Amino acid sequence: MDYLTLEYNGDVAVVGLNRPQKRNAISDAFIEELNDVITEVEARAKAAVIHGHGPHFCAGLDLAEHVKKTPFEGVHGSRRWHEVFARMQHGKLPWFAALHGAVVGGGLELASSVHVRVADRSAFFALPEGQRGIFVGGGASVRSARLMGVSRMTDLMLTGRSIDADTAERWGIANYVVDNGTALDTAIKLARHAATNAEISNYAIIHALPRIAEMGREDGLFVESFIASFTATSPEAEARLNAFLSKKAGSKVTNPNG
Ligand code: 1HE
Repeated sequence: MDYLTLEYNGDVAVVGLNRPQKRNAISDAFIEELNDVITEVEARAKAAVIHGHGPHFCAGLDLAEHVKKTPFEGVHGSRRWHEVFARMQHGKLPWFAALHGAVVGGGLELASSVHVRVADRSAFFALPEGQRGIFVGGGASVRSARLMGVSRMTDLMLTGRSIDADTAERWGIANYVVDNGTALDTAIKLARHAATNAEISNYAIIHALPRIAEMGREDGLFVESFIASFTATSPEAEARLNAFLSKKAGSKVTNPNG
């Protein structure tokens, strides 16, 4: 592969953005490789982690390639990002991102497409599209805006300012802030844990929650009942419920207070 690395850690696929000399800027070929990797990972893993090699997670769209595009090529390019990122957000697996350095433009759009984001303290987040004379095209107006809220995203885009990891956590962009250099290990640990969940529960979590969030309250509660019943009546759920009831080791919820 030219732009990505792929390793496995148990049931977890670890996908690395690997174009550090261009700060992992995403070109058309890069996006196609990511699409192929998603197919491969879905066939083999139970959860996945994405991270960046080099000093930054991702500097976003490859501006050198973009500058040469016609308007219609730009539309197709944007729609392709949407398709590929949607395969992560609404695919078979839970995806975790380990973020460090720049998480900028399309890099933030990619990070917004996964389910859990772990940032180390070096991470900074920005949407400099306004400065570049363009607009977000990789799904940020939908996904990132829902994470942080339209008002904060408008501020980021109008001012071009960067925010640090703690602010990103406060704004709902990052789920965890960890020490420098530990985001990947943390993300893998979390993903390994998610990989031990029932696959059908993980599927319901990543597919049902964002859809129910878009529904009216009554519709959401109605759909929830069906998904709850469907997951609970699987043989795997029965085995897991019995494991708890027969007090099998490791089946209790951990108490963070010790
Ligand atoms: C790039 C890109 C890129 C770096 N496309 N080549 N994204 C941006 O507007 C962010 C632009 N990048 C930066 O602000 C900085 O590069 C960073 C803060 C991310 C990193 O700084 P630094 O000092 O570590 O690296 P650098 O020296 O700026 O860049 C190293 C090389 O990467 C350099 O190329 P070189 O041949 O001169 O060595 C840079 O040109 C190259 N590089 N970022 C192409 N983005 C679907 S729509 C999404 C819309 C967007 O993503 S807009 C935001 C685009």
